[in-house]
Amino acid sequence: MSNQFAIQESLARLGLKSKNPGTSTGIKSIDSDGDYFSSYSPADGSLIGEVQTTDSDSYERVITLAQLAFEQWRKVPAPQRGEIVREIGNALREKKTDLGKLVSYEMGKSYQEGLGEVQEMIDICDFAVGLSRQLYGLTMHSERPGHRMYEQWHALGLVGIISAFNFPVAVWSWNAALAWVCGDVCVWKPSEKAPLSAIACQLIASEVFARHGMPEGICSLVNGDYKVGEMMSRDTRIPLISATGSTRMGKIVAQTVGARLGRSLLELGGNNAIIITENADLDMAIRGALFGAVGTAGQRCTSTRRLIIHENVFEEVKSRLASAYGKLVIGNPLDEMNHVGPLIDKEAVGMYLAAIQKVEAEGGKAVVEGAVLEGVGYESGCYVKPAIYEAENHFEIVQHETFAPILYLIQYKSLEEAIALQNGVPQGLSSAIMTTNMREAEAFLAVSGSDCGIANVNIGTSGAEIGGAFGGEKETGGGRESGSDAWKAYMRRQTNTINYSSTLPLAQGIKFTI
Ligand code: UN1
Repeated sequence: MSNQFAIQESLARLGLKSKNPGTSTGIKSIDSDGDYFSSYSPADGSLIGEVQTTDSDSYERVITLAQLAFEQWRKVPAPQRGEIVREIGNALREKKTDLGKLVSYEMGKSYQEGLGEVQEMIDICDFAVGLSRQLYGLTMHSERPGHRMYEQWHALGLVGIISAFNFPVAVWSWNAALAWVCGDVCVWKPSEKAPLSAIACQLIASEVFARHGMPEGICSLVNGDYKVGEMMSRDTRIPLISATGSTRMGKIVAQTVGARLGRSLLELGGNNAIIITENADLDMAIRGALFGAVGTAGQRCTSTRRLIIHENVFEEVKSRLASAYGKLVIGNPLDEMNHVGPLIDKEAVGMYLAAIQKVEAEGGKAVVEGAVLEGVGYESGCYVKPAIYEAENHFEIVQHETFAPILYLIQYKSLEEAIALQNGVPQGLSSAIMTTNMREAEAFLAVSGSDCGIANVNIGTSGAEIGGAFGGEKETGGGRESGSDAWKAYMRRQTNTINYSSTLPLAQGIKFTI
């Protein structure tokens, strides 16, 4: 099946030889003795390639080279750094279809979503180019005569990026493009479930740096499982660890990085809801809920997991959704006829089945039943049917983020109750309200409304643009990546006070004479 969609040609154009394409570190001059691990496509179960684990010796060499590169890179003027990032964006434009195809094949999201993910990388590069001329600090008025105060932003150093399988490349770029224009160097540990997409990006970016005569340690890759992430989290040479993944992983990273008083930037689990009020445009609400719940087979941090529906429209929403689910075509994500691709692996299928069992045991009622699909086209064993359950918000399974296309329907009577239900989970990433009523929309956005990092009106919970700060509260981890002023996390702030008078007055009016 893979040949049918010409994946081998894309791999070759991306510089990935089939079977054994991966260097352990992404740096040409470093070898590793680490074991190999395999990347299989959930689309058809094929082995795509084998990648070497970065062992501790090669890790040491990566960090040393990154430190050396930082000495040089931080002195390159920020707008010139931006120029290089512009070229990385252009190189991604050239490789968009091949990279989109690889992301889709390796991770299982639809080809359209694979292309969207690469577009997200291109967009953040463009954003970072502009930002490279806008790393602004403030000036302050000193309380002392003949004094001036201001703050400036300096490069921080090495930025460790730990990314998840579901956005195997875009989340790296949100971090890396900003970090680079800020003068930092990046060490990336991609998910061991999608290492080839990462290697392809590493090759694209490092080629651009090399063309500009820049040292290879500006952009490096380390491969392997959580143990590589642990080395990074403990490493005092890495002042910032940006980690995306489960809340469980994030807590471990935060504690390890916190124990050495390093900085962490966390983007963790979501349990995102859409409130559908009786004043909603139901056509829009159904479409928004559908893509939010089944897009990326429910494996986005921003996927819609709960619909909180007003009792007056509950039955209508339920039956319209059930009929929309009936039209979903599930199959190979590279085939554009299909709406939904596979889950990442059989372990994820196991978690999907366990969640279904649990919601049923807790009293949930199936609206659209789930199933693992079998037969022609489904040989990888990773394809499942998106499911819908009527449930209660307090069910343990509803409180939990399951990375699968399972949607819970919850009924409400008053908007106040709906907002309490929306906020009544441990996570706080994304949220939305569907309404044409201005008062309802504003109540949802007010300080007593949604407690999430993202709150949308008449848009689903997923599909955030790169221009906004991305992240959330509570167990989502509190970090902000991507747009707005998220760049500040990648720099160190320095406050400077300059005395141009000929006396030395002390602050706070303190007298000290001898
Ligand atoms: C994620 O799931 O980790 O907002 C990132 C979205 C995408 C990014 C999701 N732009 O759905």
